Amino acid sequence: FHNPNCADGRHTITHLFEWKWSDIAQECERFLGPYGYCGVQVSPPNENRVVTSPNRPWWERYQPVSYKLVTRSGNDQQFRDMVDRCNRQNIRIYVDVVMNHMTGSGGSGQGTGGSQWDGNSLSFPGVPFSSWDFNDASTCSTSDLNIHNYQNVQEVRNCRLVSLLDLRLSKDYVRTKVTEYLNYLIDIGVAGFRFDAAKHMWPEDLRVITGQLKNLNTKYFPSGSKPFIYQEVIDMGNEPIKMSEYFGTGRVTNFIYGAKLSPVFRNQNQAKWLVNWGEGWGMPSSTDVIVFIDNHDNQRGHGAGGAVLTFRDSRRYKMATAFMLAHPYGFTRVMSSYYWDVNYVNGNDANDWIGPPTNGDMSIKDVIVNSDLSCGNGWICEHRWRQIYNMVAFRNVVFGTSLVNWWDNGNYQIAFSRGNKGFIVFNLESYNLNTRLQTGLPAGQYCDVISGNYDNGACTGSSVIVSSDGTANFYIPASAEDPMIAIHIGAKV
Ligand code: AAO
Repeated sequence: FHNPNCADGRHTITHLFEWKWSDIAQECERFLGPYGYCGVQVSPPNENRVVTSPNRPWWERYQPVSYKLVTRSGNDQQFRDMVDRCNRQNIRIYVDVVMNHMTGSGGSGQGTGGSQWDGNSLSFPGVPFSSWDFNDASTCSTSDLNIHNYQNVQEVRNCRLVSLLDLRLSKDYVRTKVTEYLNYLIDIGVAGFRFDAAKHMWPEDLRVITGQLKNLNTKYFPSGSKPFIYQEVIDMGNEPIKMSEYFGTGRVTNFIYGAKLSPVFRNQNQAKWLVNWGEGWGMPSSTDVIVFIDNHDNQRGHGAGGAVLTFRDSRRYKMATAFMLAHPYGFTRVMSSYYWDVNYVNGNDANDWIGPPTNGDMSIKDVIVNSDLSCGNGWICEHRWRQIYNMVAFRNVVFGTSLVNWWDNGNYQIAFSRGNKGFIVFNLESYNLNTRLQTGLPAGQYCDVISGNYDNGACTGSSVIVSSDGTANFYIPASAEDPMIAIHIGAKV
């Protein structure tokens, strides 16, 4: 379950948060395929609660009503069309799977697919699940059945996360229903899953469920391929539940990564310490994690880590992302967001619930793309920023090489090579960088893929001359739009 199942030479996924299936299908064809991405994490595709107060928040999609594929992102047929068209472009689809719980307790109504649900009687006929399929006072010992104490493992796994009705995954019937859903997605042609709230599920239950998964669809994947699984476990080191408990059923989301890298690129912790970034910073083995700067939760103050960089701090964010993509540690995910107006009240964003850009009828707006590759209609599309997509390509080119030729100025200027295939320099000082450095690259002229593109054998931005001894002079003014330079053998003039 640790192998991402990327097509050859592709090594990064992007989370197209709240995008419609029809837009993702087009994005695979017009951008993700040509620009070297491996795949897309999509928002939960199964029927969810319709929340109207507040009006259609993004988080309604984390309250399942059934496993029918009907949401604001599209229906079953549109989902299938997306998976097929993306796979044809060698772009994989990874599904965000919510199987720890159903809706919040209380309330009732119809889901996005028309199924009835009742959060008082615990009735979900669209699956069907009923009250005996949920944890209750026999398994959870808190008086209101909610989780209050993250130091208590039983409570975290058997009680309700923010009052969400907690499925009894120890039961065969519940496991079977969930497994049927996952196998249904596998048959359609998805490449893997994000397991939402994995911390709140017992590793043993996940072991049984994943043990019943089919191999991937041989229309798109080599026979015998297992789904890629990455499990959302927030482990910052201060709770009894550990990421390592989940390595048997796949990788985990490494939240320490963005939480510790962001302060470096905010000039709050010297960049020179990144010399042993990765396992050296107490993080799990590279092949057990997926890594990212921000995710859909912590970019708006939910989940772990309040201080991660996001698109709102774009200059620093591009540098942190470039570092992530240049560095060999972990399987990389790039966040792709939509815009909302923040409104801080007592340190919290009162607008943290705001959903994706919508039309008057609350349907999700199309993603518009401009000629400069940026997006419109409120979609930020970080994955389309030149400094980011060119580093996705950098990672593809240097993949498998090790980090060598580390250099730092003892403070906030750093540089390193990836074998003899790529080299990157950062200047986080308030003064200019002007230094001759060993790049490890063959002699020649290379495009700086940060300030421009490699286009028809020429550079649209600046270029770097590497001499026969492998060294080159780098000049990065502190005031540069992006104070970093990256070169690689795939962009040689
Ligand atoms: C909504 C409403 C609720 C309502 C509920 C039911 O907001 O008021 O009760 O409906 O009606 C998302 C939203 C929720 C939303 C939910 C359902 O974020 O607001 O609730 O949809 O619509 C924990 C979990 C983690 C979870 C995270 C948000 O462990 O799994 O909370 N993330 C996933 C999804 C997320 C989704 C769900 C799960 C539910 O990515 O989008 O919720 O499907 C500590 C713990 C963490 C814990 C956090 C937050 O973290 O360690 O495990 O995450 O607290 O409670 C430092 C520490 C760090 C600590 C952090 C925050 O960084 O180092 O350990 O501080 O204290």
